[in-house]
Amino acid sequence: MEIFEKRLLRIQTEHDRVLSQQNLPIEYGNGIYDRYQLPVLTAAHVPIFWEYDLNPDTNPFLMKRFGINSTFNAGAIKLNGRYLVVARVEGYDRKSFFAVAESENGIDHFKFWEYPLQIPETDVPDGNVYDIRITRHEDGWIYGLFCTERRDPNAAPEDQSAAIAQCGIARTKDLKTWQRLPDLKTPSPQQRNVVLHPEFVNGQYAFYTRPQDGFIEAGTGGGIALGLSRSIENAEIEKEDIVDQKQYHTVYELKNGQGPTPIKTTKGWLHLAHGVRSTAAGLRYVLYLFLTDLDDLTKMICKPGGYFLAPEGEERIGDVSNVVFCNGWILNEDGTVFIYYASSDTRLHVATSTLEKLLNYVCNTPEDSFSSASSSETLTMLINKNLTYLNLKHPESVG
Ligand code: M1P
Repeated sequence: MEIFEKRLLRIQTEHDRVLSQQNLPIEYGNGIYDRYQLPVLTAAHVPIFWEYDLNPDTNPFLMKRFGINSTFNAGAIKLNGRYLVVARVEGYDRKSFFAVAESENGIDHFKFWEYPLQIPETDVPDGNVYDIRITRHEDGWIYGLFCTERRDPNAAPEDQSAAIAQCGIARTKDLKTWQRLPDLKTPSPQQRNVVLHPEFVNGQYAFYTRPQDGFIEAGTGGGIALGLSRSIENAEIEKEDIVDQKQYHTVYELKNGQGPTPIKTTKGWLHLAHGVRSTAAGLRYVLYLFLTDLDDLTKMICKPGGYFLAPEGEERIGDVSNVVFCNGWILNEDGTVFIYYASSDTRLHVATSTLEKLLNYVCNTPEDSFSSASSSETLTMLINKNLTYLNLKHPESVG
C-alpha cells in the first residue's frame, strides 16, 4: 500500500508538471517561423488513467498496464475557438490509434480528452491506423482521412511484415461521433498520405494521393498526385495526375507526400509536404512548401528549393530518427499559422508563422536548379545583389 501511494503521488506530480509547463519560442529563429522550447505533446501527456490500473487491490505495485510509447503525427483543427490536435498515439504494443488533445492557445497546456477516438471499421478490420488529415469540407462535414494498414493477404506465412496501406475515410461534425465510409479506391496498389481538398473541383471531391508500388518503396509511383471522385460515400479515383514529382538529388528524391490540407490564399493554394531521401544512416524526412494555382490544382506556381524545416537537436532522435512529419496546421483569424510537426515518430511540436511570411518565403526563395554549378550561380547572384546594395547604401560595411 505504501509503495502504491508513494508512486501515485510521484506520478501525479510529474504529470501535473508536464501539463502545466509554459512553452516559449526559441529566440533568433530563421525569420520564416518560430520553433518552441518544448514539444506540445509527448507520451508523458497522456492521462494517468490510460496507463495505470489505479486500484491498489488489483495493481499493488502501481505498474503500467497499458504503456504509451509515443504521441506524434497529428491532424489539427480549430473548433469553437479551441485548438484540437488528433494525434497518432502508439502503445507499447506498436498499435496506433487516434486521440484528441485540446489547448486554449495552441502552444501549450494540451490535454487529452478522456477517451481515444472510436472510429468505426469497415467490413475489413483495420490492422493499424495512423496519420489522420482533418479537412473541413465545403459540403459541411469535417473529414478525417488516414492510413489503414492491413497484413498483405497474399504474403507467405514466413513474411510477417508485408502490408497493404490504403486510405480510410471517416467524417464527423464534432470530432466525437464518427461515421466511417468505405476506403478510397485508386489505381495504385498502396496509398498513404491521402488528403481531401477542402473545396469541390468541377463538382467532384478532390484528393491528394501518393501512388506507391510497395509498402515502403514508392517504386514507379511516388510524387503527390491529384485525383477526383464523384462520390465521397463510395470514393473512387480513376486517374491520378502528378502535381509534385519525386526528383533525383533533391530532398524528395525517394518519395514525398502531402502534409495537411492546403490553405487557400490570394496567391494560390499553399501546401506543406514531406520529402524523403536515402542516406547511409537511413531515410531522412524533411518538410517543404509549395504553391499551386487557385483554378488548376495540378499547376505548380512556386516551389522553393530544399527544405523548409528539418529535424534539429533532440528532434533528430526517436523511434525513427532523423524524421520530421506534418499532417496538421491551423490558420488563425489574425493570419498566424500554427504548424504541428512531429519529430522522429516520437513527439509533436509547434512552429508558428504567418500567412504573409509563408507566402513571402514560398514566392521569393530560389527554386532548386538541380546541379552544383547552378546552385553556386544562384548564390553568386545573391552575393552580387547584396554587395551592390551594400556598396551603395553602406560602403563602410564592405571591406
Ligand atoms: O517513419 C517516417 C514516416 O513514414 C511513413 O511516411 P511515408 O508514407 O511518407 O513513408 C509514415 O508511416 C509516417 O507515419 C512516418 O512518420
